[in-house]
Amino acid sequence: METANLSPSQKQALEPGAEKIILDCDTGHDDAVAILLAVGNPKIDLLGVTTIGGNAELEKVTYNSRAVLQEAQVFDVPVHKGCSRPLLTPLRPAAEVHGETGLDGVELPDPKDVPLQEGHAVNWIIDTIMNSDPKTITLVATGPLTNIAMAARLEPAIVERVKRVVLMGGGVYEANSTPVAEFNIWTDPDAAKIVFELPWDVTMIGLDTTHQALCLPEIQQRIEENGGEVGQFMSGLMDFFRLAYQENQDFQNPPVHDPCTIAYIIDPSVVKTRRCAVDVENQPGLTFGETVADMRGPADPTSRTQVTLDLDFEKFWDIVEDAIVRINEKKQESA
Ligand code: PIR
Ligand code: CA
Repeated sequence: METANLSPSQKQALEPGAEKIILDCDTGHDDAVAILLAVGNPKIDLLGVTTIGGNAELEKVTYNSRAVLQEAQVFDVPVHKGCSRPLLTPLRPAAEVHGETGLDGVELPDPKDVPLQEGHAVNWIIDTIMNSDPKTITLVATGPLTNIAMAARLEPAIVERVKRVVLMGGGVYEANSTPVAEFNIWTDPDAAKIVFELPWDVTMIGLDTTHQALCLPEIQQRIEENGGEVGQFMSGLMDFFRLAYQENQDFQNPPVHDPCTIAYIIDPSVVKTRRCAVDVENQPGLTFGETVADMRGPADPTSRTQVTLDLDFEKFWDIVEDAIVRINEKKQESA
């Protein structure tokens, strides 16, 4: 493919007041859909993608992130590489659900037009937030929280300056990595504890919600039929993810966790939220990596942290499908 005729931005024309976000991810199958949703919806202004070792090693998830942007033909979103491992605990990649590459099952395009930026993701996050107007940037995390915790420790002023943090992780009643812990939090519970303790607004979109974001065959078929090349790409990802979830997690259909964060920003009514205190167990033992949400009594409207429990399934998939269709249309126009 020629690179000479690329239009400067393949991002969707943004709506006025589009939400500025930084997406910090460990690109596996569902992170890939989160990236597509972020570039394909006009209400989202994706300032950059930062990467974190998680589903697979840092080099792999960084390559995957670039390849997904290449697939979407989005060449103006910078990608920065972050931390390669959790603060204290070892990295234990989730190869059983995402494969060795972190994004097994599809042929990835060569990300030749999506260069890796110089500089560490943590520094880039800090600089981007400090050089923007206060309370204008939402930090979205769909992997372990190491980069976010590191950024807050290196430049504490970001905590007041960001608008909020929206993360996929944890669960109130659901778990996957252990009987009580979810993978992103369990991978780096120390970082997660830091993120939940800091005085910023945190929305935890946990497994209670994301286990409802099931890619049913009819949903996948719709996306494949209407989404052209990009729909095919997503469908390939879902084929692998479904098999992995059938073999390892006793699910019939794969839960597509990470785009729930972006969908919530696009349309908050896609989930119901409940304000309550959330803390993280980071001491060794049975409950290592558990998110402890206080669900007693009435919700506490003054709580900085909130959790989600449900998902509007139809609305969620309409939002995802719409983004895939738009990306594909734009891709065809520029081909
Ligand atoms: C999904 C993940 C890790 C392990 C399993 N079994 C399933 C990844 C997803 O990318 C998502 O961000 C989160 N971690 C769900 O636990
Ligand atoms: Ca993820």
